[in-house]
Amino acid sequence: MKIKQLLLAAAAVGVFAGLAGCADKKTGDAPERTRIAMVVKSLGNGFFDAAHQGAKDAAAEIGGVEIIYTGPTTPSAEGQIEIINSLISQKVDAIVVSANDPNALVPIAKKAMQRGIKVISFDSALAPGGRQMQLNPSNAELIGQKQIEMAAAEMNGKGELAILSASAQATNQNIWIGVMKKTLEQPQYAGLKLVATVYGDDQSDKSYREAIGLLRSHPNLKAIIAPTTVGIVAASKAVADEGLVGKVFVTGLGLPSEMAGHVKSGAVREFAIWNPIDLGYAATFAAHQFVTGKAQSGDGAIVSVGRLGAVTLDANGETALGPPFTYNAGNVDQFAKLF
Ligand code: RAM
Repeated sequence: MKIKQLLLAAAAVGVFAGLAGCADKKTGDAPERTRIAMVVKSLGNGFFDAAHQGAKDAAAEIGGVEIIYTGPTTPSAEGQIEIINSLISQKVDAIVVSANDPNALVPIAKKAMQRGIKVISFDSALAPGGRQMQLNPSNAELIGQKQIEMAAAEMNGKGELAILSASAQATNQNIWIGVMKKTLEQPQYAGLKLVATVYGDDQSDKSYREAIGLLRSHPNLKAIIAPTTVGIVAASKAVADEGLVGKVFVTGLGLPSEMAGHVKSGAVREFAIWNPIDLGYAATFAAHQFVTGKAQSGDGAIVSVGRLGAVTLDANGETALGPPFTYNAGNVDQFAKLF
């Protein structure tokens, strides 16, 4: 009896020991998943869908990374604040955000960083106090100047132009518009007159209505610059619907996949963009570098962006990928297959 009890006890200990061993093994051996949330300006925007693709590519390459892709339905700072609050409760490891406002998100982003969450802004920047780094797609001067150059070429250097932007607080569009206005002060652009700047909030219907408004209230308009992939599609459609192809030219920043038809209709001759897949990939890769302690913030800090190489942060914690590329009837179909 005694022996049997002992054996049973030993078996029980063995079983428990085995179970405990299993449990240890589970937590010890199973690789912990890193959760990186990509918070975009708004959902339903093809540009951010492409950035999401890049984020997934980075996650697959790194391994053990889960991407949470999220954003408000319309591009508002309030919507992003709510989302970041919930990501803080979910204890994600990093937040990669394209901000709808440079300052409004800073307090919630600071809260996230205080809880150990790494915050990277990409595309549309957060003010320096709210993030570990900002990844710009390209140099802002280049992006702004390029758009004036394209418009000036289509207008033969003379006439009225207007800007159809995204939301009024968007960091990236506002910086580019600032550069465009400065560029227009140069003597070679003295013949160009900026008559209006309107905001379509990166919503197709509002952007379309704003474009129609521009065309009707400025009958001498020769070009619309839309520094937003949503706005440029809407403006192209408005020009076609109003029967103004050949009279009013649309240019700006667009996705080849969304613009090919408008280049063929003649509403657009040339537009620019960088690779949004690479942008999402690089931002996600950089976020992972911060999570694993391989990257630090600071002037001159070098951050690996995987297959794209490495970037160096400036005194504002900002950095940029390559120059924008231009598209026209000669190459738009080829790139339309990619993004
Ligand atoms: C829209 C968004 C995005 C911008 C592109 C060019 O998709 O506003 O932030 O970078 O356009």
